[in-house]
Amino acid sequence: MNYHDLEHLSPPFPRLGEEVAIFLETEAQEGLLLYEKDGEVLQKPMARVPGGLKAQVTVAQSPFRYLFRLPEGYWGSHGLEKALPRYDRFFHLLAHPLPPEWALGTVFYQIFPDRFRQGPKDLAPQDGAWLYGGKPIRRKAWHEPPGPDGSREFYGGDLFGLLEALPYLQDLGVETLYLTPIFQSPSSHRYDTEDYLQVDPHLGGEEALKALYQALEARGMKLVLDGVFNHIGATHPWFQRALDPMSPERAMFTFFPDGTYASFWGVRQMPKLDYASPLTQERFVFGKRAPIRHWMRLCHGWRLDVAHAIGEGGTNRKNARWLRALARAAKEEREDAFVFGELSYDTVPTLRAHTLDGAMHYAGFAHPVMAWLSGRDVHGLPAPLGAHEVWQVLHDHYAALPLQLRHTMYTLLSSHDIPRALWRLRGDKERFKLAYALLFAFPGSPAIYYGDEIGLSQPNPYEVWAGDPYCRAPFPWDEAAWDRNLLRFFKRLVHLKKTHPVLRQGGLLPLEAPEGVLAFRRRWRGKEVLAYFAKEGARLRVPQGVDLLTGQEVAGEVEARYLLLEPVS
Ligand code: ARE
Repeated sequence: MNYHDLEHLSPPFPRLGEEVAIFLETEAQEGLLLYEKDGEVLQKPMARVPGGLKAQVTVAQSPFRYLFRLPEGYWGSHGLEKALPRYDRFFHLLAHPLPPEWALGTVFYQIFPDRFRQGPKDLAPQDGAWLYGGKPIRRKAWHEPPGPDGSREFYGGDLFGLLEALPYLQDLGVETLYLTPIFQSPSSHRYDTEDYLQVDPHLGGEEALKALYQALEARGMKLVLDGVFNHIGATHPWFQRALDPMSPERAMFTFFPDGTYASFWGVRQMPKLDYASPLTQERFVFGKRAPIRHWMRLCHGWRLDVAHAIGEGGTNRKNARWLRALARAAKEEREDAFVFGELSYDTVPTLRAHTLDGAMHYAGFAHPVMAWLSGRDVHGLPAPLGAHEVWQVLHDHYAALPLQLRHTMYTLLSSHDIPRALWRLRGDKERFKLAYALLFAFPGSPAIYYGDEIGLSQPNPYEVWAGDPYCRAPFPWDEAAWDRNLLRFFKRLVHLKKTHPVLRQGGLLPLEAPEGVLAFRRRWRGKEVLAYFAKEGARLRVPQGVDLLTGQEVAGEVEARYLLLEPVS
């Protein structure tokens, strides 16, 4: 067996110009390290040491790409190849700047502030307080289900409410909160920012953010904010001024001859920023008051909204350059800032180009897993998708990632943009538990979307296929509505991720399994966890070990839908 992952680099998070020792776990007696330098592939003999082969090399560039030449062939990121493969099948190593250590495998909890909890005072806007997109906003009661007019519906959750909920979140065990936008905006989702330097007064203003940040710090928890820097709100003064063709702000946006302008998905309320404009650069990247810098004293990191689209000239031209610049800006203000992007499409090329610390992604986990478990077609993936095919997608995505980013991928099943997983599984709780067990067993930073842990679902009938706005129902604080068994299960998963380094930063290896069973191994410092998932349940032959979810000993033949097994060594 050959195995090479993050644990085999010393140091694992090197700096440019630093020497790194590269180890390959293998039975091969000899081998060469092949690596790229100045456009050429150089080679270095590897020394045989206990357990494998080792070589020392200088990290001369980032990404630094390499693979192993063994007697049986070339061993790269996707396994054995007969001929020297292309660079895309080399391992990718990144040098600093890199994700902070706290972000490795951190357990996220995603909150949509208007829908999570209301504080002691009602700060929410009242019915009809203003127009959004030409129609009056609506004030809803907490127990009312969300209607089709999502952006205009306000429930009145705020940051003081969230503050009150911290004991609940700490008890659940989550470590990092990710909040969708909190800055002043006219809609309830707040992705159309009106003022980046004001925390929305309806959420409690800066005072509430400060109190929340301090309370999180005191509990050793982290806070990640949503950075909406691809577009701005049409009511923002900068855009209002830009409507005058003579204004300096005009160049911050892309206007077409017919008077229309580039925007997010053609949504008029969201004009797209042009990063070729020095004014955009100053206001969003380099200037002291750029929001990504300004708020760094009250948060630990950023999720960059629509990161894949950020760029110049109304397009994503020079995308990598501006993502890099945004991440650097945050890290200049705070060395341990964690900056990941919402990358809806190709996560791999963007991350390999050494841009961000990770990605909130769909195609590498949520889409294939949910297509498999729900049996329903998702975003062009063939349905039904079998367990082994899903494993292949998951594995290939993982294997292609730079080694330093494999454990900081924001990995999810539900979010504010897609239908909730429980709803997609038509309320099948066992299958839902399977999905979350798989999420926590898999490498990356798992994210719980608020309410999933107590069984919150969606009000729309299954035939009305939609995430937003139905996946944004208010969190029911009446505990009678909670599924306590489910909550216990989530607590167990969170606890396992936090207490088992093998689940938090171990590598990913295949594991043979019968048809219909998705199985893999996690491995770290010689310790392993074996993970099995069968949508219909399956009879498995397993080695003697402990079922981490129940604490029971198991061995031989077992009947299971999901099993995380720590073998006795
Ligand atoms: C509103 C309405 C919707 C309506 C839409 C279009 O609520 O019902 O369909 O308008 O008129 C924000 C708000 C939304 C709002 C939207 C536009 O939260 O409520 O929708 O603004 O006003 C793709 C993008 C990805 C994007 C998702 C939604 O690549 O960037 O779609 N996500 C971010 C945020 C959103 C936010 C915005 C962008 C805009 O997370 O909340 O919307 O700031 C697959 C697909 C991808 C898709 C991905 C995730 O991978 O291939 O295309 O991502 O799933 O859904």
